[in-house]
Amino acid sequence: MQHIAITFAALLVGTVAAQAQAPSWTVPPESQRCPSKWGAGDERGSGNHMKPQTVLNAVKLIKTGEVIELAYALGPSMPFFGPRRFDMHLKRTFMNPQSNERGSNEEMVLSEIGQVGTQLDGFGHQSHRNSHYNCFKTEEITGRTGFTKLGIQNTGAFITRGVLIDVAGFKGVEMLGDNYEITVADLEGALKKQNTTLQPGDAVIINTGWGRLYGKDNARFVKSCPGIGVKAAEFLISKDPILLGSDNWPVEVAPNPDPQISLPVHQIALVVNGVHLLENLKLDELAAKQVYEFVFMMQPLKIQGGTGSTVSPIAVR
Ligand code: UVW
Repeated sequence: MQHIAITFAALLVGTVAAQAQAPSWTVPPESQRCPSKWGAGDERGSGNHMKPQTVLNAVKLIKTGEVIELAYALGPSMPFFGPRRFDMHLKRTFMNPQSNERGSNEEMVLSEIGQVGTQLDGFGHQSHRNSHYNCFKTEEITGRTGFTKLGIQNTGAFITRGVLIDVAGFKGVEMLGDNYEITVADLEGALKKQNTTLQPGDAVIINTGWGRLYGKDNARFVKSCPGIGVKAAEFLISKDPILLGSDNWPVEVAPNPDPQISLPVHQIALVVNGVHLLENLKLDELAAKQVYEFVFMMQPLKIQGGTGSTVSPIAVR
């Protein structure tokens, strides 16, 4: 009897310990996420929202013609995630000897060009083990010159309704805390305060205020950041956006409050749902002018087989 009691106690302790260690989110099995809602073999994911009617609906939002740039300049003051680089070398090339004395200059850029500065993440960028969006397998879609499927060149242009969700503004702060996880209530509260609702195909842009550090305190900028977590990401993705963007480096809170999971929103968006992430946005002007609804325009670089692209999106109102 004593033996049975000890065994039962050991089992109970083991179960409690296992529960305590269970990660707060796990990647759904392939059977639940593939084929994607855009169809087997689809490579564009949320980019499929781009239709002629999407453009026609969006441009109706232009009332003043004001253009607000949402990208930072590529240059030496950028913060970098890990060992990423952007090195530009000016080549003052030659002076032509003809009578018009035409001078000519150019530059050589050595860079991880798809993943620096204001950048769009494509679906080659992240995986669960070897399985990407729509269950493409890494070893089957990669070669020495890039991804043979899911390359960033597939995304095409984005011209759609943009919505700014100013969470920092809603909370009454210039900048959210260093690893503040944005909640669903924050998003709903900010949307209500702004009197905006989300529609399928929107470019959903979240202002955390973290961009205030960009180029000024780069060490702090990349060490951690406020952003959406699993619940807020799932809430936004349930609204069927074309992309999720923010003024921090990964869109999501980092590190995740659950130390057992690493950047889960990257997998929720890029791998599970085929929704692009747009990082390091410059949102100070948009937030200061309280532009909550606008036309979002962006054409990623057509890097054949690339995992992402540095981009220069604009908001037009
Ligand atoms: C990673 O690669 C995790 O970083 P990011 O997509 O945020 O640049």
